[in-house]
Amino acid sequence: MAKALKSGGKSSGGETHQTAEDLATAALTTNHGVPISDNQNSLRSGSRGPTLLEDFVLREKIFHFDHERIPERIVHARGTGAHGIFEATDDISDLSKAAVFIKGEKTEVFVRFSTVAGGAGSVDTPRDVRGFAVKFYTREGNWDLVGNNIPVFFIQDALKFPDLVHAVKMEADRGYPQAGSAHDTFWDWASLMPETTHMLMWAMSDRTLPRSFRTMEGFGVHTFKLVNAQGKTSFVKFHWKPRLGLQSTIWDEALKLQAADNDYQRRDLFEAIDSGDFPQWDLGIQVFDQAFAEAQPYDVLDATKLIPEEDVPVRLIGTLTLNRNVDNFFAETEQVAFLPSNIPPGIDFSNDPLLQGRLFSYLDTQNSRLGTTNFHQIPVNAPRCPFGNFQRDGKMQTMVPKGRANYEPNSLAAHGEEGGSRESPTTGFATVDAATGPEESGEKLRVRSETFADHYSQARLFYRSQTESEQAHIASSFVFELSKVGLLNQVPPRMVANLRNVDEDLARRVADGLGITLPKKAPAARAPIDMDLSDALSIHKNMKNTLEGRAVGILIADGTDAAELDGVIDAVTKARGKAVIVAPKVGGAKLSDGSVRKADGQLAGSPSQIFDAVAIVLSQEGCEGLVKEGAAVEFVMNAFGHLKAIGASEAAKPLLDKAGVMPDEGVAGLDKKFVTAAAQRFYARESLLRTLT
Ligand code: HDD
Repeated sequence: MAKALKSGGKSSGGETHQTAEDLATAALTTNHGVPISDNQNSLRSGSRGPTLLEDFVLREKIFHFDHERIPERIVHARGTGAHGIFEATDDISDLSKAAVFIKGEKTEVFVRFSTVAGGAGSVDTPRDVRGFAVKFYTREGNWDLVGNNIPVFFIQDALKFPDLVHAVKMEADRGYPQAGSAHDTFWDWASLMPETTHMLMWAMSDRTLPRSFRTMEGFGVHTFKLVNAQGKTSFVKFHWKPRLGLQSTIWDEALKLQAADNDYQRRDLFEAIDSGDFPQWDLGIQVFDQAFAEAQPYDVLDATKLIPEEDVPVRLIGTLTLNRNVDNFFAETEQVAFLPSNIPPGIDFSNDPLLQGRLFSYLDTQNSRLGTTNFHQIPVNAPRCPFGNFQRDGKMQTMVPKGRANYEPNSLAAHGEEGGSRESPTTGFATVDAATGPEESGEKLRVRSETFADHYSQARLFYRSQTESEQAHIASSFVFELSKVGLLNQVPPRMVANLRNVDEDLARRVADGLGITLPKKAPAARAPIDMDLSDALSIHKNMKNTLEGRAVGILIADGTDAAELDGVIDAVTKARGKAVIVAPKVGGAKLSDGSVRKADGQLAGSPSQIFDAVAIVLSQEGCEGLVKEGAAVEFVMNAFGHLKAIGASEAAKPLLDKAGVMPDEGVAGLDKKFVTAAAQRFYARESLLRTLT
């Protein structure tokens, strides 16, 4: 036991000893501060006798353990959170008085990315929408922009949300499938809901297979309002644009990632932040007025519709940087509570019926999940600005309000007492209803606006704005998912009938892929129109060829040429990629110069699907050994099949041949060309592979 010295004191030997205070804080205690002498053995009568009821140490520890789990989120259960900073970089004071947008203002944020359908313990790379929830701790109260990585949604009215979630989650009688939409109940429901068609195109596209949270966009989805200091309102849609650009996996790669690393995206984000490689997104706004809204063939209050960026450009107004991992996953990521109703002055809601329903749901769900009306007192949820009101008591009340003022109005201050907080008539949040359009008020009705009736034009816009390869991915995904609809054979034809309203070629490809005859076209509530295509909707047309934020797996073995290896590492690092050495043994490999190079990962546990590109740096001796290794052949074969760049030393050719690698511009030597290639994906290769519908 170290001698108690003054805190941090140094003894003659120079080493630092713990002090009495240090030891006291390090003492193991009960939750009530009682120091524990023995945390290994329960209290019993005799060394082999019964455990005694009086063992309060045992009872408290087991009792607490039994209650450590809380209900997981009813959707978006699996998430990953991080802290960061938002900095406003443009002056939009003509549009909004919100302090968070004042140019130069820095606001702390907490972001939680999530999948939707899977449980908290499911996988990171299913085909699924990704939640993109941002809590801004602004100096005027918390603003929660609770978005997704898709700019539209399945439904138009919040009333249908429970049905959507019940249909997509595991089936009620059998408890599977986990984390996926490829099953009977989802497609039964979706094929009966034409309003889902636009979102289904996004869901079946590469958008729901993001390579990383760091390479996906985010969207507020709904039309909101901005309000300036003069009370003037504008409509707005929010966008998050990733600085690393967009990148997705392909379906086979996503499946194999699930097998290799359930936590792939969670680990990717944690390790990037941990290594100081802070991911960034630019916040963009599309701003428009009532006149623009009324001139569109779609309703801006309809969450199944987007506004093409070519019609209203996205103006970048700030940058979000995630620069700190959570200290405790449960305390922060699990307990964070987002509410779309958290909104500061200068931003306001629109009458989008989906948003309106959300404004009710989240407060309700946080209560049931966190078990107390005081969930706002949990540190990750607490505002960072002063706050005060007359709400009192409730479970887990951690505040100690003083005085008798728990009502308003009161005249206690006149008697020299604390009178409590007062309203801010001019600066407080005030709903502004100026820019409302037709039918936004009137008699009470349970109806869907006629202006919401076009379910196919924007689905067609999205599909036709994709590249050929992206369209093939969409068609293949529909075939894959609908092929999993086992018991309800009326469903696939019903879905294809809807797709005929989107694009005849798509419908035919899906019908062919399923082996069904092309069904009659489904009647459309409103005939679809051809909109001007929008390149902004394609990932491939907007991909950033960069190695930044990407990882290159470098496969070595005994005899690998040291200079060649260091040349590759150097080139990848210079291009801001992460060089990861993979060898048959985690101890590493003996290089040509006699040195032993440690591996970052052992071949069997580091399959190529976890990398963005691979380099095969082998001597003839090394290749002869690996060409017999299944894991090595798979490493190369999957990299090729996943359309990644492959750099290889001359001597590695037998391994590439064994893996079925065909020459194309993505297969290079280990010269400069490789690093340029490594920053890309080679979608043209798919025609060689014929894996798509
Ligand atoms: Fe939701 C969670 C995003 C529609 C009700 N939603 C939740 C989360 C995200 C979204 C990102 C996870 C937040 C976190 O990380 O804790 N939700 C959306 C988007 C929607 C949407 C972008 C459509 C535009 N949601 C939606 C509707 C309703 C809900 C229509 C209900 C009427 N959402 C919830 C919820 C959740 C939730 C049940 C479950 C867990 C939670 O709130 O905290 O209240």
